[in-house]
Amino acid sequence: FLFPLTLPNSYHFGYIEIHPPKLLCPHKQFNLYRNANGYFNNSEQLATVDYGGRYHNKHCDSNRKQRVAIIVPFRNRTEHLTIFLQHMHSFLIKQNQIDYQIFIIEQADDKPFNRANLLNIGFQESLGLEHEIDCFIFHDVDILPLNIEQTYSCTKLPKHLCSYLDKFRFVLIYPTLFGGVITISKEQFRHVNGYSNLYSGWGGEDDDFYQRIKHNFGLIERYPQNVARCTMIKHGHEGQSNVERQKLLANVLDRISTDGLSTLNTTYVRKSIEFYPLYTKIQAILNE
Ligand code: BGN
Repeated sequence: FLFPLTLPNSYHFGYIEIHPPKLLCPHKQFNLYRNANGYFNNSEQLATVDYGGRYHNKHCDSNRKQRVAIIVPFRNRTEHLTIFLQHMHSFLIKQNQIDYQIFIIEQADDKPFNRANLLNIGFQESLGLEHEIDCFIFHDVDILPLNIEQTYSCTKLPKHLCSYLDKFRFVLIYPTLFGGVITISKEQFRHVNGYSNLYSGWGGEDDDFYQRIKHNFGLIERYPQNVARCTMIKHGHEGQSNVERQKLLANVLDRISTDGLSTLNTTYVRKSIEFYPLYTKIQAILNE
């Protein structure tokens, strides 16, 4: 009996570890130059991004390429946004696997930050602009990928990216962690009714979403530790934490069908949509 040469995907508590998918197009050959702080920034490549922050590589027109929306919840982090846009465009253009557009969803009010509500809004508003989007990457503005082998695209199941952060010494802090950066298909996101809209303030909304995914699909995916490496831009406090989060997390499954995309229109009004060279900005005012 010979041990198989290629090991199958490995199972862990709460997730399955997968290898990055086979490349659809080769990585581009240019250098990922670094700015003074070490973040990627190739200005020549940034000039090839279309207005509104869309990038579509005409030279490798694989018809299996996914149309992807990168959805970034945002408020008052302009210095992070500049770094994020330069780093992400440089990285994604080099990686060369998807046709994507970056959408910044700004909470244009002074109420506690509601990350999950903003992600739902980004889903709905980006689809309103670009019907062909089939894959969503929900992305914090302060997290940046370090390894070009960490492929940004949707795979079979919803997937956690950036599981291994420098801030946590590249250790997975708990096996069901599903915050920071995730990928999910349009159909899967609709199937779980999106995120809960009820988590205002910091924490818990990603754990709620994990439960929705676990309940409907059984597992999430991750890439291996040497692949899913990311850095977090250093900053101060996270803002007001949500004191209700434990209570909300106690009855996640009861709320799946009554709290999410199905009730989204009652939670916000759209204030504006603006197109900038490296991104599309959508401002929303939340009702609560
Ligand atoms: C967890 C938070 C997550 C957050 C991670 C990483 C909660 C729920 C407590 C019952 N969960 O503790 O939202 O993404 O830390 O910072 O606070």
